[in-house]
Amino acid sequence: MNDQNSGTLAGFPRPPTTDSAEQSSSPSTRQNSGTLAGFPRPPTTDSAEQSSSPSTRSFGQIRDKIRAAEVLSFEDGVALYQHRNLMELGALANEVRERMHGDRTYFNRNLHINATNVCEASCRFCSFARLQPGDTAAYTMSLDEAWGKLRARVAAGDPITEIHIVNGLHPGLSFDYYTELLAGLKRIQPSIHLKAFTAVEIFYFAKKFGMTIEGVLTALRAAGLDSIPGGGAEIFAPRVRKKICDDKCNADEWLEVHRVAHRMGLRSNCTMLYGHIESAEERVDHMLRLRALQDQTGGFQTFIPLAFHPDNNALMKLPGPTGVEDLRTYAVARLLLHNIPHVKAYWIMLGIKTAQTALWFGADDLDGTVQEERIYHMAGAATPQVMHPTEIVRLIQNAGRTPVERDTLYNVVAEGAALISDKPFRREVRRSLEVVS
Ligand code: V47
Repeated sequence: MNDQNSGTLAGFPRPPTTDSAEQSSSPSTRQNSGTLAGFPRPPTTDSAEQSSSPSTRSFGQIRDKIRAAEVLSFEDGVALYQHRNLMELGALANEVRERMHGDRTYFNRNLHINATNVCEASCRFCSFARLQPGDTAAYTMSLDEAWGKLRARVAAGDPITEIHIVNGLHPGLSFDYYTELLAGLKRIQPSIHLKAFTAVEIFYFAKKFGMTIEGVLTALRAAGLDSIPGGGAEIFAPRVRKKICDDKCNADEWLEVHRVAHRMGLRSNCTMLYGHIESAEERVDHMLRLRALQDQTGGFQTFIPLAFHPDNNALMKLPGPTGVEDLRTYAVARLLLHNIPHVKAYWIMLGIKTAQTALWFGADDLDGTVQEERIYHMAGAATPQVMHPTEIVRLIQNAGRTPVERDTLYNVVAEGAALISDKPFRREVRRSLEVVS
């Protein structure tokens, strides 16, 4: 490894600045935007596998570019998706992963709160949302009920460091509901990190309550918001958005929320929902748009590819991605997104075994203990709703990696001998592996 490589690939991106995003014009930004203007080959079918004609880029040429710390192009990304040899692709992604993080594999102790599933949007991939408050299975937690989730963890002596909050777009809740939700959680545990509200929710609040994005974020931050989760990005391409999520914020609006958040010094994550009707080109375009924003702001911490789950939604005729498609997507993401520090294998939706394997295909993070996840379980995820930290540590060690407990901002909470015992506590592990229906 030479210095040039480690400088470009191993270092974290610049921290968010208060500069205007428009001011940035690094060579890589210019190169990126040159490849972003459109799709060279518009897809002709709905299947990712069928839509790409063979690329002229050889895998060896792309490998050389990566080793020389050159920024990959759109065509390189498509060629990586078309590369048939999964193990070769994985080994290259692993090379980059190890250059950035060595064996270190992160997890955290967190709690998910999905405070309401009432949602004005009608995303066709979603099994969680209910359009009307009175619909069967529609729910909205009272503030006390939501706060009670944290009180229960505190009472159990569970040292969680993060609450992840993602909700439907409820037409009837006041802005005070959201600020009070955050403020009440902070009152219960002032040190807790609140990673709350996707860009889609923040954009919705701005429109509904007649505020600017900055105004919404300022008020939420005053109430306790610490960072923003990566959901709602889906696939940026208008062709796909029109078919799967036509009535929520578009790609530019999603990116603008994150741009404003980064400018204000808030960190955020980013996602891509894959394995439905999108093409390989559209996945690559999505990742490159994230990379271009990251070049400007440096505010993304983690990229999370989200595997589509087809149960109980309008796209249930689709099969969902295969295991190979999952691993390929992780590897391509690690290679294309050189400027986003972490790639997360979200075990809840990827499945525990694939998530563990993804640690050798570019991923360096497994997310957390999670607890009470609803979005994927309503879409048919067969994983448990909670995993005990002992079990996460065991999965990471068993994969030949080094577990590191982190907080949301990747400060180390515990590692090495300070980590929980590597001997699984049988009863708790067994309980954590029960599938909660
Ligand atoms: O935006 C919804 C996805 C997202 C389905 O920032 C589905 O650390 C698959 O924001 N199949 C919300 N995916 C989840 C989210 C998230 C998750 C994990 C970590 C982080 C983070 C953020 O879930 C939605 C949508 O893309 N989703 N339905 C489904 N049927």
